[in-house]
Amino acid sequence: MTQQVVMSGSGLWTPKHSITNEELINSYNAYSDKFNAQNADKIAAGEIEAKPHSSAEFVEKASGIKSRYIYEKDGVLDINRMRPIIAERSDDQISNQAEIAVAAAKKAMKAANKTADDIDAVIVSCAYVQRSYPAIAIEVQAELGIKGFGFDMLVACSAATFGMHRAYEMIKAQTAKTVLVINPELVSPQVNYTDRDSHFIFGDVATAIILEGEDTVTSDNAFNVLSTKAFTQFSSNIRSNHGYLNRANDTDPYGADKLFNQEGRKVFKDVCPLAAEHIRAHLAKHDLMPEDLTRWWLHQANINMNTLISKRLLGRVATLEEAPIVLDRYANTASAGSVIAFNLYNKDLVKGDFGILCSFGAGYSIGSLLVQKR
Ligand code: CO8
Repeated sequence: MTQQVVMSGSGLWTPKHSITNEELINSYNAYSDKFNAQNADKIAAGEIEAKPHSSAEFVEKASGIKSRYIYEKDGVLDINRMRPIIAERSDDQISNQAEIAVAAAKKAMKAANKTADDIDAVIVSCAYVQRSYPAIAIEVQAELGIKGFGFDMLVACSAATFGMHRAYEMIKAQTAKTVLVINPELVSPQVNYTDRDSHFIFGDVATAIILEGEDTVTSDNAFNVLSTKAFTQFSSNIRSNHGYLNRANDTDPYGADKLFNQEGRKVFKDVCPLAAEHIRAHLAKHDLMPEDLTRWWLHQANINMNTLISKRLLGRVATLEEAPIVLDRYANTASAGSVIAFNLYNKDLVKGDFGILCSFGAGYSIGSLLVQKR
């Protein structure tokens, strides 16, 4: 018989720097004034469009975001640069992403009472990896002294939940006993800080989760994973064309389409009903109703999306206690949002309480894990 899979600990690494909406918008507006002045002739001739001002009121109302953490603040607010300054590291230094992954992993290992000897697989799953090979997961594995194997996964906003799905299946299939899933979301280098529609959306963070079979669990704050559910449907409404072919394409590797870009309205309209139906179907597999959930650790892209999804399912907006919001101070952290919410808001659940982690975003991709407090 396959054994019960358990989430036995989580870890959160938060950068020390942050940027408020006011700081970000003052910088963007100064940049747009400079851009418009420099391009006045082309704008007057209708060759290019003027860049309108951004506004802190719009950002908070449209998204719920008030501030975001950032790996390196230097450079982002400089209107002559508009991107972070991150010095290149040599091959014998730890890479940036592995470093923040290790920081989150150590916290998850402590929470789950695990040492490196207890872990036999490492999955680094996130929206971007800073290089193609060697895998960041293998570097993390070496840093932590873990035997076994590691690999990287990319599923944009659903990378964390899909990574946990793989861990769940590996434990069920007995190809691994204890798996460390890490989401080092170092996304700020891919944000177009000169684009009014998206400059405010993202923040950096790293999260980690330990999953193991129930035989080895010693943590007194753990959750049985009852099942996982994944869904994907192709869409270019959230897209980055950055990739290794850019060099052969002779295209600008820093062009706007190589950075994060989206049709935000369309995403909102498409994804909310898909995510609500996904959660309803996942719960139905266990004869559960939305009302049976004590906690919803939802993806953290936009507060209005979370409000709409819970309203569709409950017939009312979930309270902040039921569906906690972290995007107000973390912004959208790609796949890590639901794991941050889980990390910060799970200890008060009592034995038997049900909760759901659910991510939704680029792909489109939706992933969920239904859990029950042990
Ligand atoms: N300041 C002031 N006004 C603005 C601004 C601004 N910054 N931006 C837009 N406006 C204006 C527009 O010009 C428009 O004006 P008008 O009505 O006169 O044309 C008006 O405000 C409304 O604009 P939008 O329709 O664009 O605005 P919305 O109200 O729809 O809100 C949002 C925009 C907040 C982007 C919203 O659509 C949203 O959140 N949608 C969901 C998006 C989402 O969840 N995306 C997921 C992306 S993350 C993901 O999948 C992971 C990818 C991998 C990570 C990448 C990391 C870099």
